Amino acid sequence: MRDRVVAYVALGANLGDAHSALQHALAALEKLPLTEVLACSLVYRTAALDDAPFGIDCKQPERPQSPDYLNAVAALQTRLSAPALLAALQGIETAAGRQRPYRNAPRTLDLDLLLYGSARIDSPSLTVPHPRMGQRAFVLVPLAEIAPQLVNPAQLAAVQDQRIEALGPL
Ligand code: PH2
Ligand code: MG
Ligand code: MG
Repeated sequence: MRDRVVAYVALGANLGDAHSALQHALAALEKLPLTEVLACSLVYRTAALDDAPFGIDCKQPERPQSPDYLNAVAALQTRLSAPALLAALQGIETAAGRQRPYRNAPRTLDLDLLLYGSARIDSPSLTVPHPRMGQRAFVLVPLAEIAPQLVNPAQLAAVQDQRIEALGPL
């Protein structure tokens, strides 16, 4: 059987009852086969970061500003392969009613695989480490909370203008 790998997953939601969506997602992660949740960060309220150029990748040019997100990061120990873990995360998103009307649309639940051990993966369906994690306070701050060795102070300094507020445990 494959070795255990420590993987990090970003949880986010900004549509509907975001707090309960994150709680259900964490419970679903705990039930994944061959997987244990090692740690979960606090929940953070964060300003929606829109990294899609306005009007591009978007079928609704006059869409309103996205609501704030709730975000957290969980550490998992798993024997699932990276593609199997990704498929499991997408299954949890779908069960939470996730729809994809346009890029960066508000979402009931988003589960992004940030890191899978020290693996570097560049396939059409999965890029690990997550290509934008280093520019996002909503990833770096909760990740630094549970895995300080993975985030350096210069990275945190570079995102300090992004609004993020710790709310409490999930
Ligand atoms: N996710 C995005 C785009 N923007 N902004 C915040 N604050 N939190 C997110 O999880 C987030 C985002 C795409 O997945
Ligand atoms: Mg995302
Ligand atoms: Mg995603």
